[in-house]
Amino acid sequence: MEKPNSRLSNRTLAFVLAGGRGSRLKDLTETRAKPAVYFGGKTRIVDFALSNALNSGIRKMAIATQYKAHSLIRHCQRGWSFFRAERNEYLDILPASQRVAEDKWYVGTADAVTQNIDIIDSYGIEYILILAGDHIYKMDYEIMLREHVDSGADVTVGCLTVSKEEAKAFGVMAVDDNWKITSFLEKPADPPTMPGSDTETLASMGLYVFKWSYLRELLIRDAEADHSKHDFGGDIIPYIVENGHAQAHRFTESCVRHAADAPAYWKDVGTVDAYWQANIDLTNFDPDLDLWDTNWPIWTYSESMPPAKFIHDTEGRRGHALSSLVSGGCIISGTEIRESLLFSKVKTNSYAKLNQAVILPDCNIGRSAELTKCVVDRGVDIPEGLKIGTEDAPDHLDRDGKPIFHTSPGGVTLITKPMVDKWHEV
Ligand code: ADQ
Ligand code: ADP
Repeated sequence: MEKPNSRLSNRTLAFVLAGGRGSRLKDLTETRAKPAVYFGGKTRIVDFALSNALNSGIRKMAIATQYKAHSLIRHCQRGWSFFRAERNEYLDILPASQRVAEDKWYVGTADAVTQNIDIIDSYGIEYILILAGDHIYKMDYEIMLREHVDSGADVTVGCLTVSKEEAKAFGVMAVDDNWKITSFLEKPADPPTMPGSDTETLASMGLYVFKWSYLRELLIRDAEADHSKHDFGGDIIPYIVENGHAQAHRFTESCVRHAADAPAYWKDVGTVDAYWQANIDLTNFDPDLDLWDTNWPIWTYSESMPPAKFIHDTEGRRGHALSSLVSGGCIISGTEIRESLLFSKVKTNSYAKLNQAVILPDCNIGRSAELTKCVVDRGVDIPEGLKIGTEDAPDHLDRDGKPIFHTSPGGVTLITKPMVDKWHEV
């Protein structure tokens, strides 16, 4: 019998899937998993799912890692120490470690849970909330948990509307008048639209609530099914839609807005263009994603650093930034910065210009360098005078005539250490 007023979050494990590579982010995920990619000046992408869980009252979390997990694990160990072990609170890191069989890494998203069944059993939880570690949004999961229990569903799937074109990369669903899911297609080539619309599609956010005892049984059965890819979107959810009760939960019901008329913000920053745009959007006068909202903070690992410093260079040139975010530890010396986002400990030098640039931590921008519409990876030393993205920028080609820097379809240039090394060679 459920106790009145008992928060469901107290009895829930948030299980974060963070094993995927996110290859569309190109060289940004060459050495780190997508959830570990830096976002918004101080945080990494995974901090959004973890902060949502923490702010929703969940104090038991696990994170399944696999692809290039080193910086993700280090980040979680350093930054996610809010938990009190004596109150049975934790963030457990579960790297794929071939626990089940020597030749088996996490095959699919469901398998990442299956391989940890005994560990999850030991947590003594009642509900499990499966999250993806690679989306930017603010959401109160307690509202979704409550809806799950009230509807009596076997699974509740978080959903939002996306365009028909975007929907090809999502699980797409149809629902009845009570928001029970009546069909579910994983990444359909021709996504069906919602009734009454030619353009909008109801898509899964890859976010699910189950009673643990129910999911546990399903996973054991799925592990033995030969035809299964052991994937939530591909196998588990379609099975429940066919054989049980899958309920849709609308993100608009539980998204955390900083003002009543603010949009429901959710982004998969999975491409270089989307990543650049979402970071640059933060420089807007009134950004849709409010990182300043103290009621729903995004927690992260934060080094203690001196404030950003803006100085005249030796020739009296003023270092300044307009419509920009400049993080702690930066020194802006004689550089003009516009509509840009600088992560921590970036040093810029005289005559340099940054325009719509996203500069990850620990970079140095050489004298007279001019960067427009760029993403610069962590620790890059931008050579003196390098021009990229400006009208007078030369083509930077290697000895085979191929571009040294990666330019996205939307015209964003990505600059990484190996690319700069190559630039020095030619
Ligand atoms: P996808 O976007 O294809 O579809 P998927 O590759 O399954 O997402 O990854 C989901 C999450 O699991 C990511 O956070 C990823 O890092 C992680 N992950 C992937 N493979 C993993 C593995 N082997 N072990 C551990 N973690 C892993 C899913 C759903 C769709 C839904 C979209 C919404 O299948 O139905 O619409 O998410 O983005
Ligand atoms: P990310 O940029 O995702 O944090 P990096 O691998 O680039 O990941 O490393 C970030 C920080 O950790 C840097 O300060 C780097 O010097 C340090 N670092 C990276 N790898 C190692 C390592 N193997 N041993 C010690 N420090 C490391």
